[in-house]
Parts: sequence; structure tokens; C-alpha cells
Amino acid sequence: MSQYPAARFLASAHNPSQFLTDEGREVAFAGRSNAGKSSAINTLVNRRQFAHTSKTPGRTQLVNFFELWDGARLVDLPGYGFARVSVSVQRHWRGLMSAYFGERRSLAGLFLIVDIRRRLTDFDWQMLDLAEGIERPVHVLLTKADKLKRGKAAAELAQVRRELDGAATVQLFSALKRQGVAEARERLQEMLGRAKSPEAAAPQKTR
Ligand SMILES: Nc1nc2c(ncn2[C@@H]2O[C@H](COP(=O)(O)OP(=O)(O)O)[C@@H](O)[C@H]2O)c(=O)[nH]1
Ligand SMILES: [Mg+2]
Repeated sequence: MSQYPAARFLASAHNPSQFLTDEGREVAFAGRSNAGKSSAINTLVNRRQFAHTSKTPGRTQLVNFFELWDGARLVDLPGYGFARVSVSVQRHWRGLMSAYFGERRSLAGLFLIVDIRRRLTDFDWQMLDLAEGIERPVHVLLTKADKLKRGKAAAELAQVRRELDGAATVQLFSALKRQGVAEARERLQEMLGRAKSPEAAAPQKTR
């Protein structure tokens, strides 16, 4: 059963004019292409293929809007950091990001998805700066933690936490092993203004 039984895809925007009405609250997910953003979203929403996962990074430059419950959205921002895309695609990405971060009042926070083996890249720092500029909290998922031994993963977490120096909260995550899911959901719910999960808030069913 889905953590968010009413979750659904709403719309894709190729241009800022196609962004959904700016009301309610939304949490945006950003990350380098192939970092594991779609997998993280699928794991958090607990649905396979909710956000598409792909092995051909950087092809689509869309902002995808999903509804988790009435008035609460999750936004899948286009990936970045890909080497082989044209200058015009990169320019389009920058335009989308500056429009989104510049105008989005309903943006409550940012989830930054980082492959634990790559640490924070320049693009990640750009996203951190965008969020800091408009005073939105950031939570970093160091994902694919299953790729490292436990001690090495813990050391990477400590290192990235030092680099962030309070600019964001950070945790280990693995979509494959479902590691860190409860912690990430808690942070997501917090940003969306609901401390408890929808099930916990719903009336209890008697069996
Ligand atoms: N081992 C491992 N692989 C992962 C994990 N998350 C994603 N992947 C793999 O990494 C690749 C990119 O994942 P995807 O979610 O499409 O990345 P996106 O481009 O950031 O949306 C896919 O082959 C996934 O199966 C994880 O937690 N552990
Ligand atoms: Mg993806």
C-alpha cells in the first residue's frame, strides 16, 4: 500500500508558463542526472515507476508536478551535471531553475539527491545557493549508500555534513535497500507541514 494513497501525477512543465498554480505547499527534488532522484521519489512514495527511472540521463528537461495529498505536492526538477548535452539544453535548464526558485512561493523545501560516491558537485552547490537565497530548508539524501561498506558510508556522511556546515541536513539513503526511508519521510512531512503520515492522521479503522 502506498504511503500516500492519493498520490498522482499532475503535470509536466517544459516552460515556466506551464508551472502549476502557485498555491499550497511543495517540496522540490533536485540532483545530478543518474544520482537516483526518481528512485528516491518512488521509494518515498512507495510506488514503483511513480517517477520514471531511466538509464539515459539528461534527455528530458521537464519540471514534473505530483500531488501527495490535497494541497501538498512533490516536484521532480530536471537533472543536471550531464556532460553530453547541448549549450541550448543547459541554457534551458538554467532558465527553468531561475524561474522556479525565483517565483515559487509554494516551495517549502528542497530535497537534494546526491550519489554518495560523488559527494557534492558544483551543480549541487548551485542548488544549495538557490535554496539559501530564498531561505528554504534543504535536506540531502546521500543515496546509493548500499554501494559502500557501512564504515565508509558513515565516513562519507560525516565528511559531507562537515562540508555543508549547517547549510542543510543530511542522511544516508538507499532506494535499493530501503535504507533511511522513515527519516526522509519525516523530513518531507515536516516541510509539507504535516508532522504525521496521512494514515496516522486518518480515522482509525476497526478490524
Ligand atoms: N545500488 C543502487 N542503485 C540505485 C539506487 N538508486 C538508484 N539507483 C540506480 O541508479 C540509476 C539511476 O537512477 P534514477 O533514479 O533513474 O536516477 P535519476 O536520473 O537521478 O532520476 C538506475 O540504474 C537505478 O537503478 C540505490 O539506492 N542503490
Ligand atoms: Mg530521473
